[in-house]
Amino acid sequence: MRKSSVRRACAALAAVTSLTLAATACGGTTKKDVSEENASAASDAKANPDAELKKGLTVGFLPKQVNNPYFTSADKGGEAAVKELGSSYKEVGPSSATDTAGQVNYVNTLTQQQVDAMAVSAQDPGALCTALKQAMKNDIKVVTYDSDTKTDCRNAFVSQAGAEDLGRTEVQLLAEQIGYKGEFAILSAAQTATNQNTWIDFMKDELKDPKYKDMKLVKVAYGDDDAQKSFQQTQGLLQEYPDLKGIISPTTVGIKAAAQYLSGSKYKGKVKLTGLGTPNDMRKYIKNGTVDAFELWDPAKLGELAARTAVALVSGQITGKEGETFTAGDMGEYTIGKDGVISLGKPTVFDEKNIDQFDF
Ligand code: RAM
Repeated sequence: MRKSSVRRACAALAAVTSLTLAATACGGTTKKDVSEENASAASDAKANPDAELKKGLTVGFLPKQVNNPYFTSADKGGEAAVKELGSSYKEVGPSSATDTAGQVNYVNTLTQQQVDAMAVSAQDPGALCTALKQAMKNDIKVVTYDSDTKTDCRNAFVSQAGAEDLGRTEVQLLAEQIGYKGEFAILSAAQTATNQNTWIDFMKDELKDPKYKDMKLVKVAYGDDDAQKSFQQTQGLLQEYPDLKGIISPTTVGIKAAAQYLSGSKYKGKVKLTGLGTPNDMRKYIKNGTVDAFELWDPAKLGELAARTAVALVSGQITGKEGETFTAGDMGEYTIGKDGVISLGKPTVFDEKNIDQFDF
């Protein structure tokens, strides 16, 4: 084998096995030549809040889906923060929100490229675990953002807002719009998505309150964060449930497609739609009376916080344990909560009064 092909074969081996093993087999060492014992020792390391933020790092972002405007905004926020901190940014990711195998490959690619940290929005809670653990064994810090994996498969999760808050407030928003009465459905993203499934569980829990006794959740449909599929699912819901009074879509792709369908149909303004959308996608549906109110956080801020968390982890300011604190630049101080969760803050509710104040 020529030297370059040996190098390539070794790099590929490193991505799927342990780098230590690959380094031995290939007769060399890598900067991430860490044994399993060292890796677990690293996770027991103590945080040093006074540590200097390291520069010259490489931070990789791996969203659920690259051609989704929500992730374009989130990752732009990440990119700006990584660059401001003197490090290099890269983004890789699948174009479909249901390409779990693709996401696993991208984790392996980032590991193989020996990035210092990766920020990942998981399509599926368990599927990425082996690959992410492999990354952590090789001394790569793993931050999930937007959609989490299992807690032992990453160092920290940067959450957009309290999951409980999001689930409950979406039901409250719809209930107000339909007068606490009638059938409604949920139009979600992928069936495996950790974030949407967590919010839906809280929605179901919220519905147990007797004040919702006249509201009935008839179906959870999945549009897979695909515009066309989400549009068709909305159409299908209205055919199947002609008395439907409302839809909650906790996905920016789903709510936009549902609004598009409703706005061109006889249901416009009659079937209420709420959930999570971006102001720029939803402005016209607020203005034309299809949608009264919906909510979201600022995706760019979420990406920024993920980037700052990644760099703080690599620098040793935090290790991901509950109670540790760090300063995320101008965003201020954050404290790591239970299970390594860092929460961005409260979501914003958008309606015709405030929607023009936002541009994302
Ligand atoms: C979609 C994705 C993302 C989710 C937003 C609200 O863009 O499913 O994971 O957080 O909607």
